[in-house]
Amino acid sequence: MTIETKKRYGFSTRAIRSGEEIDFREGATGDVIVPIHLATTFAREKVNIPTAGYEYTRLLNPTRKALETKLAALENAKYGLTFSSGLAAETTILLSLLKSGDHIVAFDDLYGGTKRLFNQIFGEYNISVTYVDATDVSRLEEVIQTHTKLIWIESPSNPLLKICDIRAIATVAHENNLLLVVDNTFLSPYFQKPLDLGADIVIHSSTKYIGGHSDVLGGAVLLNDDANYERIQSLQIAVGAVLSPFDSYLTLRGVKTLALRMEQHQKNALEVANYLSKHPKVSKVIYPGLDNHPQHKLANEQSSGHGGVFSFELKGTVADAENFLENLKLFVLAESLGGVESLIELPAVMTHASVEKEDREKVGITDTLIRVSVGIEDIKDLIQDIEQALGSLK
Ligand code: P1T
Repeated sequence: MTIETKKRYGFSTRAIRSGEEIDFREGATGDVIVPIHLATTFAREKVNIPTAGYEYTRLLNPTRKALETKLAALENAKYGLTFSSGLAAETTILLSLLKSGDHIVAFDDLYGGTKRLFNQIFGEYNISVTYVDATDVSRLEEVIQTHTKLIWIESPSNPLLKICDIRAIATVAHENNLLLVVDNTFLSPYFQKPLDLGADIVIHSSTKYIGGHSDVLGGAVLLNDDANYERIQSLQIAVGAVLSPFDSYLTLRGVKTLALRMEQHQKNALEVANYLSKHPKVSKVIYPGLDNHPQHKLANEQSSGHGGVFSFELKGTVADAENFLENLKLFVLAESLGGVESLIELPAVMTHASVEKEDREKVGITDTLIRVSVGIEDIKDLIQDIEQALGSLK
């Protein structure tokens, strides 16, 4: 199927059918889903001819290939690659596109693990990063240097839900001969397609909404450019950062309901965010779906929804925030996001603990900022849980 043929089908049709064409050939069984191909190696009859292109699972595996085809169809991408985690995807991009002496311009509000990878790992290999507030496009232009190769953003960002103007940043990137990488984990391709807005590479932690059930770690890279695809793919094979057949199957299974889940995540998130906004013990709620979010208009223009993650500040001390989190009975106190169950956490001591306190404070991650990933449970149960946990605070 070409990209054009795929585009004829709606999002959920592609989520269910793309990559899993039914095999009616002589001897085939007509499975309606792609099987889990656990074989690590594939036999051939002729020395020089791999059977149907398969040689060894690190290079290519039919279950992984089905997922890669499906995710490419969902992001309107020509190519998809899947990895053993989001960070494995990021590492492979950096290793394949950069060399010692190169420079990255990155948004200053990124997942803590991404900053750790940039600073502590790639810093050792003489790859430097300048972090800027990418919500202001002119700030990006100011820090581009002759050795800059990439601009790297999240939109919405983790954990402050800041929105970047993807189209404007893509223009700046291309005027300066740079590639724009967008981490689309928070919205998933259901609500936002950065390649259509001009980005060069989209990455996902598919551990989150794409997998959707908190039971499979994974990463994905989606892109259109032939040469960059070949570079990233050959490096992935060389370092072996691939998604396993079983994890590919779990992700294939999860992504089929992405549209249904995202709609419900968003509906519940808006209700919980609205409830908290009116609560006397809450000082601030940050959710791009609320019209008081500073980039609500831009968010509405470049995405078709706002997802299920938001952050908020309680009035009071760190001890109050900890008491609130520990008093919840239904919301699960845990890192990660995007699963069907509601998760809640304190970024300063959990997901963003690897970012220096000074750097956290510069971008606005206070010690009392709470991040919520609203699940798809019954909304009345979620509100009741928050109500009782807030009620138990003095
Ligand atoms: O955990 P992994 O699959 O390796 O993905 C890393 C990653 C990349 N990008 C974003 C935007 C992310 O949020 C993450 C992982 N984030 C969490 C575990 C978290 O709780 O924020």
